[in-house]
Amino acid sequence: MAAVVLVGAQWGDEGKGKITDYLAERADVVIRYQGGSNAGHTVMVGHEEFKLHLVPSGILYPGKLCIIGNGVVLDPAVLVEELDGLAARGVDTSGLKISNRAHLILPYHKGLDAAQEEHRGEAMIGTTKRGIGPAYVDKAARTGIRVGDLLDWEEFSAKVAHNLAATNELLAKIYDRPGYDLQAILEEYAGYARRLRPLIADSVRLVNRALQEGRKVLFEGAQGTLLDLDQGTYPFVTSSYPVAGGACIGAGVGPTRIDKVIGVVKAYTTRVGSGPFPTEITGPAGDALRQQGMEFGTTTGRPRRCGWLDTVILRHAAEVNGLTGIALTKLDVLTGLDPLRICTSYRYRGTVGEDFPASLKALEECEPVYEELPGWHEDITGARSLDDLPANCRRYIRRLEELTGVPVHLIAVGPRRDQTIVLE
Ligand code: 2SA
Ligand code: GDP
Ligand code: MG
Repeated sequence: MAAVVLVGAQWGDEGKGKITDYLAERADVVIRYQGGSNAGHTVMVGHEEFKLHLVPSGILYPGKLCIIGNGVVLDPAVLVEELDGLAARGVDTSGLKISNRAHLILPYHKGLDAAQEEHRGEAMIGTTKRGIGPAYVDKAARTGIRVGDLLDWEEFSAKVAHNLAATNELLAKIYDRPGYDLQAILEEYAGYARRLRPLIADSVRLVNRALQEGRKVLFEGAQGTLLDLDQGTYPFVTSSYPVAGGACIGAGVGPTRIDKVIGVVKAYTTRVGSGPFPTEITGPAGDALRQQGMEFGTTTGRPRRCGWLDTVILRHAAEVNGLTGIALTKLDVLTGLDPLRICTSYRYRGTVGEDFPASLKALEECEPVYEELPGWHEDITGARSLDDLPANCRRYIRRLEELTGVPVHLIAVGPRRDQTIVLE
């Protein structure tokens, strides 16, 4: 492994935290390249559970360089809380660096996120209300404030004052909401500037230098392919690029540097937030899968919608990410579900097609075409090799490989580090 990108192949929460943790042990550098504190990556170390939102999952191994890349929108309040929480649990966080090019989330971004969601009414996206969308809007509008601006207080204050005037007007006029106080924001952020100053770095140089020196770099994706601004179920997406190409943009490396792209695939499908979900299981069966898989938002605690494995979306993910391998997670959750269903294609207005449609309206009309496979009833949480898995379980994995054209390299049969089967 030299440069590996790890992406979510579905709608997020595939178990990226666990797989990043596995790969991070073999990496020198771990870098987050998009999103922000909307992410929730769970890592189990022994019986201890860590929920990371901004800090790369590699932080749990001492001696790794962990970077929050330029493509991230950073909420310093969350970062400081996360760093304090990790330190209180004895985790050494001295290996963390933050890109000077990353954009900052300010309190008014979070206020706008909430106000806009309310304003959308029925059409709400179901955002995490962490200010992600509004911060990326400022970035694209070229009015964003970057982490590097914290190093020049005069410049930072002027930019906040300018943006706040416009945002307070927007909040009052369009959303009928109170505005924010400039002095209060500046006081709060002066504290973050002092605290974060030693961590701010030119991360683009750090990553490229590491690659030139032959060090192993892991690019840790957040959210998932179907939440990508271009490749996902727009507009029910996040405002960043979770796909593998996003790693190049959000870390500042060229595509020629990337050696492998691993897609994390959950053995079934989940989604949190609104938008079409063809293989969703509603009613008691969906509730049972949610309980079995403990499918509740890591950041917000929201119940996740659950459904069958959908290989139409996985073929889309294989293409747009250029997946070289799959890390299959939560296979143990399917134990006892018999028969199992895999969606192989969609029926749209009477015609069966294998491709994932771009149009949301078309997707809403698509009916999944299923293939049934026999399930297994044996407990697989202790399996450590392919041979330890029941025949029907191996058949399910083989069918996933056939339908996606991507080999499975890793299998997770439980949340712990040791509950991993390595095939490669
Ligand atoms: P946002 O907040 O603007 O990024 O929301 C836009 C859409 O992106 C979805 N989204 C997510 N989906 C799954 N997991 C995410 N992280 C947390 C987790 C979510 C949580 O690990 O469980 O705790 O609720 C995540 N972050 C963003 C979101 O649901 C919207 O559909
Ligand atoms: P991420 O956002 O992709 O990192 O995923 P989350 O952390 O939001 O959600 C995945 C959940 O599944 C976490 O609670 C993990 O501890 C858990 N998990 C990961 N892999 C497995 C697995 O193979 N089996 C089981 N039962 N749980 C797993
Ligand atoms: Mg998550």
